[in-house]
Amino acid sequence: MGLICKQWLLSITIIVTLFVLGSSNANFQKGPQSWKFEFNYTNEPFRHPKPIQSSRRITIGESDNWRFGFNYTEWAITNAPFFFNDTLVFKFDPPSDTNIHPHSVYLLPNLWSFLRCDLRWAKRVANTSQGGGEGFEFVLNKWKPYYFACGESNGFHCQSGMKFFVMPSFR
Ligand SMILES: [Cu+2]
Repeated sequence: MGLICKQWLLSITIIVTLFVLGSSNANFQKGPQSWKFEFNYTNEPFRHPKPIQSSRRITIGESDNWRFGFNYTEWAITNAPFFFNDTLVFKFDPPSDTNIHPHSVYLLPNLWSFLRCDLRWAKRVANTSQGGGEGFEFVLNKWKPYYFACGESNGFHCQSGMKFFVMPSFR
């Protein structure tokens, strides 16, 4: 057999191999029965190899709740990391005769607004009445930094410590 003939055979073998692999790949979509190799393939998306823990429910400030005169940035750093799909719970009393300085929850758009307590482009996620009872719940369901602040007294509460940021981690 000449050299050219051997190269031809090799090329044909490669082409046939690719074709066979290609057609088994076509069957890949049909599910595990038609999948010829011993992979434990299912039609589900990629699964994390570690068992997934149930997401947590975290009360902001713990027993201090969401109040004036508490350093939440420090609290958040101490209590990091926060995880994707964790639920943050903000507890604060609704306005009343005895509570004339109620709180709220805003999301600030970026670090610069956060540092300056600039509420101009902030989005209110909870008004002053939503922190009663079991509290206001916020799920960290996006992979992005979240900048939280109290929006009351035109940023004064924020400047006095009612702000923190979290970046959810993956387990
Ligand atoms: Cu406040």
